[in-house]
Amino acid sequence: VKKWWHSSVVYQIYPRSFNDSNGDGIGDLKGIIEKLDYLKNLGIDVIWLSPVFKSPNDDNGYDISDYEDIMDEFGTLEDMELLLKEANERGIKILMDLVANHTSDEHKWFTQSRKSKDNPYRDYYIWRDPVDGHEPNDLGSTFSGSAWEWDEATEQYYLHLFSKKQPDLNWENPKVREEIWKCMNFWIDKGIGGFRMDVIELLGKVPDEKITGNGPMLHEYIREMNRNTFGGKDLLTVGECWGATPEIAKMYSNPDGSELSMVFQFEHIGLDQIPGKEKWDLQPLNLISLKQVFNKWQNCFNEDGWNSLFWNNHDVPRIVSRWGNDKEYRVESAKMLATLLHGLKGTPYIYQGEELGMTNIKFKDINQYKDIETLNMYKDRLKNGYTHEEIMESIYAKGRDNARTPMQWSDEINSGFTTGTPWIEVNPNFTEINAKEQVSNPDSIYNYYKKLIEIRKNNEVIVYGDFEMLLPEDKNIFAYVRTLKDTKIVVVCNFYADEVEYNLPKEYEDKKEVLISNYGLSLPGRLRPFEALMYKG
Ligand code: GLO
Repeated sequence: VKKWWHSSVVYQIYPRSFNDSNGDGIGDLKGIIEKLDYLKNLGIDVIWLSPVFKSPNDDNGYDISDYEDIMDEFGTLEDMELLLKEANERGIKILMDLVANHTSDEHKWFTQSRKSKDNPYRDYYIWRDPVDGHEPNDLGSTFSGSAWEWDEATEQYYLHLFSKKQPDLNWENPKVREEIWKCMNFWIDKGIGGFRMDVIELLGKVPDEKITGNGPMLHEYIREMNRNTFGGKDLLTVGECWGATPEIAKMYSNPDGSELSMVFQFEHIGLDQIPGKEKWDLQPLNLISLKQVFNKWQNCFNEDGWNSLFWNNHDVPRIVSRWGNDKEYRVESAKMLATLLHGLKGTPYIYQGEELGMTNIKFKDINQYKDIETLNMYKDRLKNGYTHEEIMESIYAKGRDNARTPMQWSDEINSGFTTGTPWIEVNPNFTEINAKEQVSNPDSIYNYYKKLIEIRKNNEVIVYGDFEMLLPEDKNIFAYVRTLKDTKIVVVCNFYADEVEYNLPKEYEDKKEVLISNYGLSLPGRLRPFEALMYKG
């Protein structure tokens, strides 16, 4: 069964870094409204808004203190209603970012909960007695250190899988689940297009058995959520699932509509880290492994599941710096990576600035970084004997602030992001890389993305066609064919800066119509640095 979100393209906004309308150095909702025409022109259908709810910003809004109100820095509830109206008028839907695994420690549920053991909100969170005078077990926080925090007032530990200002909600408590349904319905009634669900796979955790992801009750809770909120309402719901396998993904995205629309899984994103170690422990990407992972996810669904396509989000480094080349071949490699992804089956997500080929940042001083994950890791590793230089190398490669420097709108002061002092420094390459230049330049990365989106809209084969990997053993080239009835679309990408020769099977050699390419005329049997081609075969 066809769904509207099968052929949609989603654009993720990290509001803090998108556009500041009032000069306080922090992006805001009015700033987003000012840029809706820019997004409309790009051709996207949906905006995923990273959290805009009330928050003390320990984790930039992923620590929510009120789910039914807007963060002061971002504006008011009226601004949010206006944004929804203005977006809807342009045919753009808005996904809210539902962070339901944890709240802020400043949420009223937690301030109550920590007061006393018999407080009615006590069981909204996960409290445990000490074991032999220390933490109940050795569960760790994603943001370094133990996941258990001692609370003097009632002499118990509470669980926080993220920062200690992000206590985990107790999903076993039916009252917690009802509160969350209520918040979700509040936003559904305001006319949103759906939800992106933060770390959804943690909801079924069993902390005493050290089970965090994919716990036994997870899918039961999601189905209950579905029945009580968005079920039957034709909204887009996408779950952030770091540890999904195709089997698990089929449950989440079952087309019977009992759970979510699609998964957002990260198997490809983990390929440049040493298996079993942390994300900071780097290894070079092996293209063959990347091809195998894509091949698996492109072929695992037979109308029984749906996947997202992405290179970037607010948690991962900029793709052109990561697997492209952000120097001599920045433009070519950004376009190649875009071609590779946008020819695949699934719903593509573009992260703000990706459409400009924005790059990673290298701050010299650790104090220029703002992300709690990076700052905690820095202290932790320094204590554990790593050198400053080693740690900075990991941060340059993987730090989340790579994706969080302000959007580069123009070559004016602060890249046109703010008239004040930006909350995090602007990447100095904004004079060269910015939206103003690219919107008017027909050869820009921006206009290339625009064309890729058009191609998806005009060719059903890209949305629904079968996928077949070509040249699976080739170490330099990523090539595939999509087929729907008599239509075939071939995509051929040189993943590296060296020119390569190649031979496709005879049947795909004939280029009937080149739909897009990042060089001029193609050469027979040869690909230039980062060359990408998409053609009807
Ligand atoms: C990724 C989230 C991340 C948040 C975390 C806590 O895992 O998108 O940005 O920090 O989930 O809410």
